[in-house]
Amino acid sequence: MDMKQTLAELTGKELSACSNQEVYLALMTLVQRESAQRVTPVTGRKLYYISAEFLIGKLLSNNLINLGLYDAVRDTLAAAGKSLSEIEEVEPEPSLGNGGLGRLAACFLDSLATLRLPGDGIGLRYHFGLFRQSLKEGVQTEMPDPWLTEQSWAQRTETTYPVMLAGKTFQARLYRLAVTGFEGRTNTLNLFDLDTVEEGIVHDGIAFDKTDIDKNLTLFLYPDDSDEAGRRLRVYQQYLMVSAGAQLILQECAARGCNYHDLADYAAIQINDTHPSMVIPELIRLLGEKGVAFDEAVEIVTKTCAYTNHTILAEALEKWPRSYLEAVVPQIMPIIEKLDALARTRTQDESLAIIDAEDRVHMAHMDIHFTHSTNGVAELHTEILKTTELHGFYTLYPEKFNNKTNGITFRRWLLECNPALTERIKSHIGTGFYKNADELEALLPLADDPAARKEFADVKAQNKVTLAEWLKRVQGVEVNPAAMFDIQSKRLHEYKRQQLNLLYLIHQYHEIKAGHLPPVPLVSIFGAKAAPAYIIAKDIIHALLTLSKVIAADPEVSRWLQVVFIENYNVTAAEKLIPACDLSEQISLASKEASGTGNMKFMLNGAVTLGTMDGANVEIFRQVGSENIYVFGQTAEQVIRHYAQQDYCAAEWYHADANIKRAIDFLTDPLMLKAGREENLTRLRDELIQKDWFQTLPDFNSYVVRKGQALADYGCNPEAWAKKCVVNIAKAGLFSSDRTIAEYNRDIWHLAKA
Ligand code: 26Q
Repeated sequence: MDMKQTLAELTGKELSACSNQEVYLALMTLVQRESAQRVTPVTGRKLYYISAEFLIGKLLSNNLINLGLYDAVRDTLAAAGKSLSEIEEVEPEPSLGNGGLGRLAACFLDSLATLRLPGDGIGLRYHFGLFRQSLKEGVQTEMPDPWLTEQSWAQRTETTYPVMLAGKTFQARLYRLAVTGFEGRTNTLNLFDLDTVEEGIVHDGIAFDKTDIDKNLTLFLYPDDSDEAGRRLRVYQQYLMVSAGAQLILQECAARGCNYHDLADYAAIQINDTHPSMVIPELIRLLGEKGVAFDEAVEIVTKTCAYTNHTILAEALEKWPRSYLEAVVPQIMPIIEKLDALARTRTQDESLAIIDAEDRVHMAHMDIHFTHSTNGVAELHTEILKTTELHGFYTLYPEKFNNKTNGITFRRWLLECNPALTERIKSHIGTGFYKNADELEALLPLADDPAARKEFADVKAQNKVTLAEWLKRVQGVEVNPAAMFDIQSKRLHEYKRQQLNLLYLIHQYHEIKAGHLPPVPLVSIFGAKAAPAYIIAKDIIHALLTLSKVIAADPEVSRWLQVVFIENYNVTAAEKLIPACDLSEQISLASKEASGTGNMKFMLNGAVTLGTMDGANVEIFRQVGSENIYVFGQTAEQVIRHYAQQDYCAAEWYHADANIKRAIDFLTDPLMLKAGREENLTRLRDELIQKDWFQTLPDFNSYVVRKGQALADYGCNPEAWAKKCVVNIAKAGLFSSDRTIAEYNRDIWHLAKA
């Protein structure tokens, strides 16, 4: 097939005469046509990955790469004077997720299709994904982020399913989005929506009329909120997703010959955190309608479903008041009650019940009792679940617990986002690592080869220049590419401790002022959205933006230190930042970050990690060895002990350590107050002194020391630094989501390749 001719046919005119928008739509059609060619019939079990979030990011380039069309398209366009990267800019990003959990679901779909495993996603077609963040006058404001266009990746179907909400029937319409793996099969992401949703009811940013469910149900993805406001509408969304999803699963299985009693031979259902947990009672209810008795239905559902836990933060575990479920989903409440009664026959332990003494329904408890597998997402996380958070459940069902350390798809997070590095790797070890990530280990000997080290260092240097140009273009900031690029990009959360990085930067400011110059300039880059109702998180953003201004206005300091805050951090921005990073900040309070996946993306792209022994950092440490990662801070065990004994007192640390006191006090220094807002800065200062729930202060000194060491190594011994980069890349194979998916399949799903 001649690409030039194909594109001319699709656009209906000469390529050179087309707008970027016209070319984009033509390429979308091309991708959809080619993806359809790779749909393969399912034999045996099929996986349904149900998730409230699929943070898929832009799809055009990713699909072209997976279909093997990328080079031909890029070159054909270039010959006609068009640039594929400019065409990419036309595509809106579907930000249908908050962060790690949603992005993980998207990586898993890529790996399933690449491994030729039949695995579809089930989710919601939000009209607006996660809000668009703008940073004006040092404050985050939220705007809707539309992504749906007339011709869209998610294609409308004629299929609808009736769903009862608060006694009224709604029609859930199915949209299908093709997911093609790298040289793989095409699976489907099934997204549900209501025809009646009205984007026009949104006003003043992201506010909207909450009364009419038919108009607002799938309007927004709910931000990972740390308060109760807005959570309630989520029950409506969740039930729409699981009820329509369960009907789709039963229909597809029946069409393949399932008689419902043998459902587990046709379907495996993975429940992504507790957001889709109502699928359990909903399936039991639907099986009942098909004539399957309750006890047998419970057995079938338990065999079919498995549950993944992504958090140990107690406040994030979903508990719904019984009265609320009775109002919204009365048809499944009797089933939940029967499940509670059944669970109580298995244990006397009240803390393991589904419905607690205060009449709240614990979704995670229902999952663990009535699925056959509960997994954590990194080794440390799974161990903490077993020994602490879910210890009672582990005692009751030890055989259900297992670990599946997260992973990332190398197609997006290496081949697509870092073509220069991909080329370098390819020149040494060929292309086997595209699909067999372990082959990266063949790069290891190059860590001791000065010429090869220089090649990799040159790629990094070039990527930093590219990032600097992008920053100048989209944000108008100039950065020095010779500085060390230090990046912390992830959701803004106290447990992730952007505030620790903030205190370090203030400390550095003082050191520079005192004439203690660092070995190399530092550009400290942040990308983070705060949930709209999360006050302290917004204060941290404000403090960083204010500090950035104060430093920029001080020529003595700004030669050595710069703070850059990326506006509207999303998958697209991540793809620009990650290839250009020298130092990857993974500084959560040990025990709090279930896994992290950004840590893996940075490592794969040759950044060195500065991190705590938390989540998958522990496994990164084991992979690369102590020479090639900077570890600091308390261990998970120490942290858990402090919480148990309730003996941590921030004020003691503040008063006992002059550096800590100096850094915290600076938040309300006249210089900061002049550049920022007193209310926000004072609240953050007081929070750190009086509460500091995530124990920033005990880790402060070791953080300063280790970061200083990283700066010195980077500045004084570039050869040794380049070696660390190569080792990190060579050892990243473990963190391919292909490995993760192969493990899920081996231990939980048992799907056949086709
Ligand atoms: C809950 C109620 C109301 C509104 C929103 C939510 C909500 C939404 C999203 C709660 C949690 C989330 C997302 C959680 C998440 O992303 N967890 C991350 O999962 C990653 C993949 O396993 C891990 O790597 C991260 O460590 C974990 O934080």
